[in-house]
Amino acid sequence: MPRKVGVVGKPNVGKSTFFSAATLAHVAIANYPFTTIKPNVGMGYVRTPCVCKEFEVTDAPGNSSCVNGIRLIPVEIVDCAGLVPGAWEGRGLGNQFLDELRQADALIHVVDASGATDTEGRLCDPGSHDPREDVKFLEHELDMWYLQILKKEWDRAVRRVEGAKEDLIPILEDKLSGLGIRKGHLLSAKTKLGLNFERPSEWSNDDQLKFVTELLRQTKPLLLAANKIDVPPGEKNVEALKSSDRIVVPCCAEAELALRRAAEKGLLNYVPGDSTFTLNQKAQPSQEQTEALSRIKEKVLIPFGSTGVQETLNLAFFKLLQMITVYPVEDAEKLTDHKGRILPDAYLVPYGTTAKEFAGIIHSDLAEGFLYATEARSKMRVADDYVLKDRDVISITSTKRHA
Ligand SMILES: Nc1nc2c(ncn2[C@@H]2O[C@H](COP(=O)(O)OP(=O)(O)OP(=O)(O)O)[C@@H](O)[C@H]2O)c(=O)[nH]1
Ligand SMILES: [Mg+2]
Repeated sequence: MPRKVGVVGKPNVGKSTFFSAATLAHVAIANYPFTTIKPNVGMGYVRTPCVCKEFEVTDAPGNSSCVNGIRLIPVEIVDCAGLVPGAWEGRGLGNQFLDELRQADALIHVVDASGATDTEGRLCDPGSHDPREDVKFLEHELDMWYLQILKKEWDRAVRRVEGAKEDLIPILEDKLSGLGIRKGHLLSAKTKLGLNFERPSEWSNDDQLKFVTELLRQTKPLLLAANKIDVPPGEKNVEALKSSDRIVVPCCAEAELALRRAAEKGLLNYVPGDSTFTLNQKAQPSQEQTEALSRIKEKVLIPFGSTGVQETLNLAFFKLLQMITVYPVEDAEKLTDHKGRILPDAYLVPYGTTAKEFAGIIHSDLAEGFLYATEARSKMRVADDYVLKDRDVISITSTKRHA
């Protein structure tokens, strides 16, 4: 199952542009609020140096692709409708879009760093809206959304705990699993906040709020894509946004979309995340295209180093979700699968995954009959509890083979 990231924010900040740049899907993009009314779901990818260069092999990617030694691994992206204050109560396009985010592993909050859209996404003079307000508002909406879900279950949960002497953790685990909340998250929130789980009737509204905020922090980690940096005062606002404790990535989704579309048409060579592009020798760009490309270089690539879209996705998976890349193979010498393909697959797994857990991710049979794993760099056998490292190439030996 690919991991899923949700693209969120108020209307008209460039969420769909970001989504389209990351997935190359054609979706509605326009200069007014609520252009997106139904969420868009598509495949983007994260970018990581492939191990093919290090092992000096020519790979045959299957579940991912490899471009000039860069492995591109698919991830799922959901582009949501714009959220306005009160969305948790159903304002604007309301709650159903928050529901879209239930299964998201992480969130990318797109903000308009040029400050040219008001609280509800209507156009205003650049710099007249402070994007730090949008950060506060969105996090409040998310808090209220979770709080509302908790409150719906609360009275019954209190009766079960204080009347029937049941344990609160499994009750909440059952009720909140749809949000991706597991026992471990509940236990760590309990320890961190020191709330009394035997007497939930004594929790104040503030206790409940602190509890959901902590659950959100754990289950929907979020970073900021400070978009529209091509428009002043984008750069200044990026600095201001950095005062929050969030990761902030300066972004120009429009530039990324233009570069990727141009690369798709064969006009230029550009790998998402690169700091530059080269024109295709045979291409004959129009005057307008040439001007647009030099604007992208001057306003985005040179001052910021990249358009930020790929970096945002990479940070979401590698930093927020602490994922690593692991290459499963059948033959640790030849680095092939059972069909002889070299380094066919690259998996994203959470840091801390063991060899046996990894076997289970590939196929439950492999884990059931797990004997040992072989780490292809050292050619050493490792045990079931070996913690995988980023860019490991691993062969699993099991009494059960999967098809
Ligand atoms: N200058 C500039 N404009 C951008 C950038 N990214 C998006 N836009 C423009 O911002 C406007 C809104 O873009 P959308 O992608 O439709 O925004 P959205 O957040 O999906 O909007 P809703 O679906 O209405 O919530 C469009 O006119 C885009 O062309 C950017 O990086 N720079
Ligand atoms: Mg949109």
